[in-house]
Amino acid sequence: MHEVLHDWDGENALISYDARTGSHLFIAIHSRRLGPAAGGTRLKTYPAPADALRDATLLARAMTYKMAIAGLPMGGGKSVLAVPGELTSDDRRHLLARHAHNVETLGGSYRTGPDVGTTAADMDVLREFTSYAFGRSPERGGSGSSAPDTAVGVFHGIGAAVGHVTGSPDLAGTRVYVQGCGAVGEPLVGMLVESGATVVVSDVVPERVAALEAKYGVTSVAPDVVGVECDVYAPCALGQVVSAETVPQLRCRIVAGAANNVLVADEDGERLQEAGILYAPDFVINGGGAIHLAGYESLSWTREQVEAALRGIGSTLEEVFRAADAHGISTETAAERIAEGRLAAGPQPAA
Ligand code: PPY
Repeated sequence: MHEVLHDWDGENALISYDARTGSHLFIAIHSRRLGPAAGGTRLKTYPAPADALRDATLLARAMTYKMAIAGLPMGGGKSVLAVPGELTSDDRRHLLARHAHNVETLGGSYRTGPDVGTTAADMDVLREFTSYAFGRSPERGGSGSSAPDTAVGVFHGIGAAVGHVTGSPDLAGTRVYVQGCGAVGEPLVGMLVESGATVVVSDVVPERVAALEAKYGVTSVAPDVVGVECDVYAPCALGQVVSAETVPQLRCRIVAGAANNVLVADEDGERLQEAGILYAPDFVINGGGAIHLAGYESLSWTREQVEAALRGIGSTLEEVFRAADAHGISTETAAERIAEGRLAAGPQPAA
């Protein structure tokens, strides 16, 4: 806990304990420099409350960088509801109501949305008690799942990375390994196949793999495999897949996927660079979900504006890759510097 607090450079954190469900509720507001803080509500079980708070603080900081580099007028925050185990539906509703009250007390300086372990239906519950929840179900005025647009952003990002390495963003004939074929990975596989890529998939759910093999004729490997021979490795499940241990196993030229926190440690960006593998920083390439939610629900964007911002993920990555080459630094560091430049410049007038 001492370490978590020592590393926390954010603006504010709200901590409460719900005795009825035995859950800790955390809201971490990292930065509101560019606008109200936004970021999803993660609901899961952690070994100890300090682990949940650490997750909230790290994810909140990542949101600050994600918003800044996506050019969205929003800051970074994240919530974690650390539950002891499966909750009854009454207890879940009780906990969500309590979280919503906490969000409401922040008076709009933090807005939340779905994340790992929460759904649009949960956002509908939050919305009964606070107006600061994005991502409600479409029947309740929400913008629908942001996952397909996250996939669109990753697709543009893969194109930019392939373009940087080969000189052409054409994906025909490239081999892409999509690890994790859930709400984001599945539509990504569809777009890749459509553009002529040869796709290898994996997932912890065998039925998902079978369905994709039948639908697209893709091949598959076991879900924990990282060393697939390919041009692009696209981690689209859990993060923490690039580490001192896994970098030597990688058999790809590019790492570009949707997962959050792909690198185990900051130095892993340099490890990839030394291995000659081009890395598309996670907080840049997976910004499509934030663009969808903030674009539709906070900025009243049209589909055309959302699509332009999703294409912007590709152009931003090109800028990141060029800056990394020019300065001989990792792409992770290059992307952080661009985001930090935007934070230093402060809010910009709307385009
Ligand atoms: C993420 O991209 O990880 C998010 O948390 C998306 C988001 C953006 C804005 C409000 C809520 C969630």
